[in-house]
Amino acid sequence: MKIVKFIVRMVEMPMKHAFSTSFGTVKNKRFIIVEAYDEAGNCGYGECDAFEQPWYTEETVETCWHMIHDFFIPRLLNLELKHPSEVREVLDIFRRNRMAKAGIETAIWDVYAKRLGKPLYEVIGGRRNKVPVGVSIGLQSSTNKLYEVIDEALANGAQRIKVKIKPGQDIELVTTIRQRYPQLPLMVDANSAYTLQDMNLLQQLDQFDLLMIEQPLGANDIYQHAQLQKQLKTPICLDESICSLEDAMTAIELKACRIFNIKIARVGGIQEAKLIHNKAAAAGMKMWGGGMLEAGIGRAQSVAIATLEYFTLPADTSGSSHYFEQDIIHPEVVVENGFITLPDKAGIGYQVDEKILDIYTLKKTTNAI
Ligand code: OSB
Ligand code: MG
Repeated sequence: MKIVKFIVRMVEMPMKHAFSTSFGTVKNKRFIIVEAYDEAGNCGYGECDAFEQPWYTEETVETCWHMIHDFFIPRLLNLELKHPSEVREVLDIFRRNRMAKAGIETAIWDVYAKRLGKPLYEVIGGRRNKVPVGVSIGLQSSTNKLYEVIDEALANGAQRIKVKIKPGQDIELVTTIRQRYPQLPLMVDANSAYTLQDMNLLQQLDQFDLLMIEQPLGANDIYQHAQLQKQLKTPICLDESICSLEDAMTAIELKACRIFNIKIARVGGIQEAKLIHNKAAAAGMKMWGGGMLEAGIGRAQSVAIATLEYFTLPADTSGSSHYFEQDIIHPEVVVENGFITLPDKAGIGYQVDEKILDIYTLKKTTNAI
């Protein structure tokens, strides 16, 4: 297989509601779409989901644009590949920049699956065509608004609710939620907003019977998370701290957490996500598929990775309509009774609507041999 043409777009889609976390707010979703064409004319799609500000990872949508155009495309164009898993090694000569790598690597997996005429999730090694899902709820302007959003998520069948917390909006917030929903499968995500100085406060979270506490401490604090996990009954789930197989091995060895949130974007692609899945499963860790407020292509890929055998906990992936008036794929990703059913068509399995994509495209480049 050779990729003979790349089309890359900068895209911006309005979100139905702003999404707020401890690190900031996303109102419009800007992202990159990579189209990769093989010598037979098959087209694969990838989505690059870095944000405009380097607050979740150090990358931004602009640094990804730079990496993809100035380094990755020149390296990958016209290169003979036997299998998309090789892209990881090819791009390994460039340090980090994992979200940019994921954007292009996923496009090549999609081309490959389309060449075989098989669904991407099967080619990845997924074992089932249904994924249990929950909902991730951003910080809200009021308690009533929060109740409204939780009620709506539950009405749609969400299998668990994740709420964002940050200093000043934590213990009281969870107390209020627990009073109204005593039995709710509930977890919290701090997006790195605390330090070990907050040990006392974090220990108070143990009283709420939470499924897990996601990324309480800094992205670089794998060691500190191990200290914290020793003092907590509730499992810690790591998100920002796990950017590679090596990070996952460090966290496993140090017992820094009991659960992983795995995102293709954060770890640099499908192959790295698979390697982490295999290592974590062998170590008895639990895991689930995270989300990045993706548009349809990224959403389809996040659901595909969550079909791997040991992704047993509900994923963060909501249906397209949770975030967008109109998605760029047909049909949209839908949640039914708390599950997303994957399409059985080749590749990502959804039809990309180039007309709608054009409406949201800010700029576009073509590189061909
Ligand atoms: O911490 O999992 C996170 C969104 C953007 C960046 C980081 C995170 C999130 C979410 C939303 O929690 C997940 C989703 O619904 O896509
Ligand atoms: Mg998180």
